[in-house]
Amino acid sequence: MSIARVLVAFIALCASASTSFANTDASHVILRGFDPAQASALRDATTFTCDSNTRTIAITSVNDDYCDCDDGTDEPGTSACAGAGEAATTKGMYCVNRGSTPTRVPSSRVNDGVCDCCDGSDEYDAAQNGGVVCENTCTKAAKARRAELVNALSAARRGVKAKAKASRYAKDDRRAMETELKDLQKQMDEAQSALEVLRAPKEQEEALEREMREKERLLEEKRAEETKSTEEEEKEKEANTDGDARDDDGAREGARENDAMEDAAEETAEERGKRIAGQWISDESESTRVDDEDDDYDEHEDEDHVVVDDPMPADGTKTSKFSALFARAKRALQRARLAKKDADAGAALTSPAFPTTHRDAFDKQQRAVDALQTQIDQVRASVNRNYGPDDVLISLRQQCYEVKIEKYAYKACPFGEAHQDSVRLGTNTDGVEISPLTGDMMLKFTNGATCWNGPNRSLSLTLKCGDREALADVEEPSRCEYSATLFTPQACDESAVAELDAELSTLDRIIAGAGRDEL
Ligand code: MAN
Repeated sequence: MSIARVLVAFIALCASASTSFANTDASHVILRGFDPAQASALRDATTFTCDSNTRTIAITSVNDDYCDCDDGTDEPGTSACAGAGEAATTKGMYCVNRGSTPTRVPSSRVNDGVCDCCDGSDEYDAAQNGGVVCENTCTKAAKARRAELVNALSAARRGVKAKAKASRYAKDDRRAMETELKDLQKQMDEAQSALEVLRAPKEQEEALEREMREKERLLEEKRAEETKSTEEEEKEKEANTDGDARDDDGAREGARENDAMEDAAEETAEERGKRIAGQWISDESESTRVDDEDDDYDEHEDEDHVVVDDPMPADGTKTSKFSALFARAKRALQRARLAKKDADAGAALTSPAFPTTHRDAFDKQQRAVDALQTQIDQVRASVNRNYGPDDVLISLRQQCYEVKIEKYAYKACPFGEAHQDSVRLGTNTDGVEISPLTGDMMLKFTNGATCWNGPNRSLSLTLKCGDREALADVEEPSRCEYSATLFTPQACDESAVAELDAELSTLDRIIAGAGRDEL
């Protein structure tokens, strides 16, 4: 059992004799960590109510080092309720800090071996905190805080003036943005009209191009058909000629055998030449080498066809073998010519055979329209953004602020992106928000770079009164979730000045009171 529990058991024993613990030693323990208003309400109480009035416990259960209430309010003077309800400003231990400003510390810091309150009241149990004894630094702290307050107050007064000056430009800024948007829209109307003027000639051009391509296609089809029928015709002819040759060969076979020697001997030089030429052109792969001039064939062209007249041997007798060879050569030649025409037609299709003047002009204008649209979208987004009450932050819309804190360089552009070095902490898409807790203006940067095994990075930037813009106090309260302050005159107003003024007066009174106590 802890010392506090033993103590509380003792108090309970005493309490059984009397329901009030006022002015007893026990009251000191029970009231530890409560603020003066709560402490005075509890001074004569026998019970304690917590969890939004849904739970009531005996007063002896308060600060007994056991956490009874879910909201942690029954143990402001111990660490028993550490973690419970610490977000609320009324929770945790209240440090009186005589001679300085009172503060609150989370329950987890009570007796943790670190001095948090300037009066050392958070480290009251040396047995628990490893023997730490806190020096009272409240006078020193009060002086330091006073110096801070004096600076903040004069900065706030300058800020109020700077803000008044800037507010005159806020209206001009908005008007300038709206005028820019109007101008762009006017330019867009003109650009779109120009585009429409260019549309008809461009469409005519395209229709013509389609028509020409169609004609070209039909022509190709016709050529292919003609080639096919020529080939078929030639094949048929060849087949007939071969049949004749076979008949002739059959009829003359005997005679040829008998006359073979004689025929060979009788072949004239001219016949021999034709025979060799015939053998040469029988190789179809070589057939394109048939030359108009060097040959006996009489070749001429009509538009698409090569016409080669069937030659006769010099002696006037048409030999069937020669005819067959001749037919093959003629076909090969025909194919070579058509292949060349195909190649030429293909080149014509891929080369800029069609005029593109109107289409080019239209495309150029379309690109101008698209670029204008992008500009319009950007300016419209700027016009529609929330710059705070009375457009108070409008002058910051294209600004960025930087600060180096420990190993990182931070940069925040209030209405753009925020970075930690080159890592994106997020983008502010919603403009200014007002904190429901403090009434401060805030800028939220969300959807930043993914955190390893964690959320996307984000930054919550609070605007505070200062005499000039300055990014400060960047912290990472939770991994990859950052917070920072942007000091700016735009967050200054008379109420901020009055608040600082009041705090300074209070502190001055405290310091003066402490001085009197010391006398
Ligand atoms: C980097 C920084 C830190 C962050 C870690 C998370 O080191 O962005 O701020 O906490 O990544 O892994």
